[in-house]
Amino acid sequence: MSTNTQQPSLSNQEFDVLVVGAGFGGVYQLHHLRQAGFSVKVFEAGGNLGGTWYWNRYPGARVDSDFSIYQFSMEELWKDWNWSERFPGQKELVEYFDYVDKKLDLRRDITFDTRVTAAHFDTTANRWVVSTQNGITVRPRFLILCTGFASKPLYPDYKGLDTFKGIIHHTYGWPQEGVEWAGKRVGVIGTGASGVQVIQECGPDVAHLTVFQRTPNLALPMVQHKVSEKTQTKMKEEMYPYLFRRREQTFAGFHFDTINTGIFDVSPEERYLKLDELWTTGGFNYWLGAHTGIFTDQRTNDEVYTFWQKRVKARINDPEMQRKLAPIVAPHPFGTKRPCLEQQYYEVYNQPNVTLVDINENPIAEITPKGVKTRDGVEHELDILVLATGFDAVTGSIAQIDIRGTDGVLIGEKWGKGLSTYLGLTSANFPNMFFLYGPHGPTAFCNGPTCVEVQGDWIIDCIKDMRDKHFTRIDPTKVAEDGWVKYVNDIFSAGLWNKAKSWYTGANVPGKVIESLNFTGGVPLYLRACREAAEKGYEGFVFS
Ligand code: N01
Repeated sequence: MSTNTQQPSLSNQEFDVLVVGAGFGGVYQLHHLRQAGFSVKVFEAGGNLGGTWYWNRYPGARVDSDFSIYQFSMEELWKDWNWSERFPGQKELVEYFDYVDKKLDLRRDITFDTRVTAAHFDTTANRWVVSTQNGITVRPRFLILCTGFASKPLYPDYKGLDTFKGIIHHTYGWPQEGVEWAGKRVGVIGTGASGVQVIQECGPDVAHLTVFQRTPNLALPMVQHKVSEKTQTKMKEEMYPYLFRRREQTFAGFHFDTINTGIFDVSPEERYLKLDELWTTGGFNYWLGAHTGIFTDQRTNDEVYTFWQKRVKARINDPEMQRKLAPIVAPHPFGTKRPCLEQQYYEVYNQPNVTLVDINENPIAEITPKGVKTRDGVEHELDILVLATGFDAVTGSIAQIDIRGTDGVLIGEKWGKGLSTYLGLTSANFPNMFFLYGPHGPTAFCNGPTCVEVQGDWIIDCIKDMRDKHFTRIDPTKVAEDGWVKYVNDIFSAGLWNKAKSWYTGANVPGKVIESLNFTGGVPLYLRACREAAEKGYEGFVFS
């Protein structure tokens, strides 16, 4: 059902800004640009607001950031809103978006069920010509892509995938009406954040669960709990403004930061107790709040992994399961592939109705009408198959659109040879186009709302500055872009990132160039670069 309100036809309209996507990023842009007096429209492929929280409605989906920091920082939004849990679930996040929609009167400028398929730059008018799947064409001055880093799902290329006779779904785009799995035989391929959440949710309900794991997730205890209104009232009175300002000062845009002392600069006792404290605090503290050397120094990383391995192993009964889920030798440096937060995930593997197939040892040979056949000849019969196989992340969301700049080259073609952006916000030959929470931004290493707000503010200020100076076109220069690409790659190569095959580097997508898709230097360094460019009159850009 479409949730579009009655709107006059948009076709052929000219306006200031078209925002693509109505998740955190798109909502922030719409509200603030409208407030600044621009005419703004949003096209959203889904039937409602929420972005990732609209699409990822698989059972068990919930956020991995603390509620306090995983919301908009505007007081008008947080002052009357209360969360129920430390890490809110998908349904509550959708309710939050409904609340934000009503508070800010967003819907009148959003067209739902409208997927942008093409955007071509008209060099004569200095406007984008944007077309949608449902036949709308508009001509905005600026194009702002708030398409998220995970909106192009990745399907495995297994022989026979389309022959499976049971129910099959990717975690992204789970059916609105849900899937009844109680008493059924369920298979899950993939143990990333989505897979872990599905597995721990369905494990206790299903007749049999078969998990097909390629790489163990180095998952961390969530330490979930309810949060009272009273606690939040107190936080609002005192803490929130500090908390939101603090986000800009920490590596990953959270309220906590990495520890500055080296892990070996303290006694073994202090080190152990610190790791234990981070562990029991829960959330990403054990990862993004750990010692700074974790991403650059293998010895530091090994120490953190060993502690993790012992803690996790102790929760698993069967030695074979222990070996597969918490191996003595780390599958990759800890944290160089995204750990996720778990609730009783490891205990699921102590249940008698759960089989874990390590597909490195025993690969999937094919998908059959009845289930999944592995190389050892066993056919794992299933009623439901869940593809938790992830995304063509970071660049895929943008590159899947037919976006052509001044030279007619597709953005996907340009980036297919190696990612190139300036400031993780723009790309040369694509004038008047911005993106956020995407390529070369702090994206994968940043709390989502922090990322969209700090990058979003930069974009809004830039467009306002252009209006003040009567410019109609902004072009990032090739020289500036080359400099940014080198800067991003230099920081990246000082780290351990390349030792993991993950979506952080594109290594999860067959044929994709393996490189840094994100800015790995942390939020403060990132912001310094963006703000310095702006202070120097938007250095690296040409205006006309
Ligand atoms: O995707 P992933 P995701 N055959 O790419 C496996 C965010 N998120 O949807 O590791 C078999 O992480 C793959 O194996 P391997 C979060 O940022 C957040 O889980 O490549 N297996 C891996 O195990 C997250 O990082 C939340 O060896 C195949 C899995 O599938 C990001 O989204 C919740 C395969 C994919 O894991 C993506 O997470 C969910 C194949 N052909 C997502 N191809 C929260 O905040 C892939 N795999 C809670």
